[in-house]
Amino acid sequence: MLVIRSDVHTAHHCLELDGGALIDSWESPSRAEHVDAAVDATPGFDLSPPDCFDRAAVEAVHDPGYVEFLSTAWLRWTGGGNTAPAAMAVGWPARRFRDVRPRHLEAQLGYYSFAADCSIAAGTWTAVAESAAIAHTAADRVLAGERAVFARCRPPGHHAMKDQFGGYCYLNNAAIAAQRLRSAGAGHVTVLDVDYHHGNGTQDIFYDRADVSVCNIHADPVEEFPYFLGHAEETGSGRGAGHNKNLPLPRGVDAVTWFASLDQAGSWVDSRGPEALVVSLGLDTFVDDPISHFQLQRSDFATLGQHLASFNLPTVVVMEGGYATTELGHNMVEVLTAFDEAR
Ligand code: OKP
Ligand code: ZN
Repeated sequence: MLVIRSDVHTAHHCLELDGGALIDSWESPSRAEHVDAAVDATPGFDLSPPDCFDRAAVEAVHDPGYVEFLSTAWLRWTGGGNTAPAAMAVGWPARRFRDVRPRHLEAQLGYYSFAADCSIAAGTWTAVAESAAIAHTAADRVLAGERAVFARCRPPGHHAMKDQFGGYCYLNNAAIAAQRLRSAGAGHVTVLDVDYHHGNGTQDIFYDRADVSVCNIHADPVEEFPYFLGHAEETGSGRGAGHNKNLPLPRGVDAVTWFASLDQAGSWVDSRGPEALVVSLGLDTFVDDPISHFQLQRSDFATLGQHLASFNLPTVVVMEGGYATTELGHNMVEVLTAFDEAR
């Protein structure tokens, strides 16, 4: 399988408010380094760097004002004399506040985010733009005839809304890939998100559209991040009615239960009749993930790879979460090699 990746992500490491403590984020550079090492140690992969960042392609799924904010926030933060290591929001436009863009940088940090589990630091924009370019390039390679391409994105993207960052995500890599496939002619595209957490951003971006459908298997938001989106009754709106599918599961479920949901997701995806598939591949469903609570084992990831291949579609596989860092590389390779062997 072709892998799109680069080392630019190492510029991004930032702070996270976790259970009341400010810590180095779980979403660390070593995650991607372990994935790269496992890929390098396994035969059957081809490697390529991404093409240049395409801002217009990003603005096809994100608000241009938000993209401008992300790309300039760090310079504004340091230019204002702030020497703190990361720019973080302290206030948000919550219930009964107004949706009016403020002028002040700290206020804009709240306006353009929905969570304080991530922040903007020195290398954030550089890495975020590169991650988007990786997803966009992977879609281009699929359009050029590759059956499946792995976009080794970091930071992840599926929580990133049209105009809000959060959940370690800034630009929605999977949405950028799906939109690229659509713009270049794929009739219908489906995004299948198997990360432990609900991909609220991908749902948000395509919620009122019929040309890209989105299916999520995830921990129930009543007890897991992102808390405020991802319920079963969210099925799409307007022209997108019926084109969003959520399959929430209780914390702690085992592989048998999880794969029953994957079967349901599979039938739903088939019923959409997509011409291409984007997989948001988060492996925080792993039993030893330090911040998540499903119970998939290493061998289950091979089964997942076989299922993904059985859609028999041109496929962009986009890396999302997974925080059992030293295991993440082996687990990713398990999915990807099983996909290759099954097709
Ligand atoms: C990103 B991805 C718990 C706060 C929640 C956010 C988790 C973001 C996961 N203290 N932290 O979907 O893997
Ligand atoms: Zn996750």
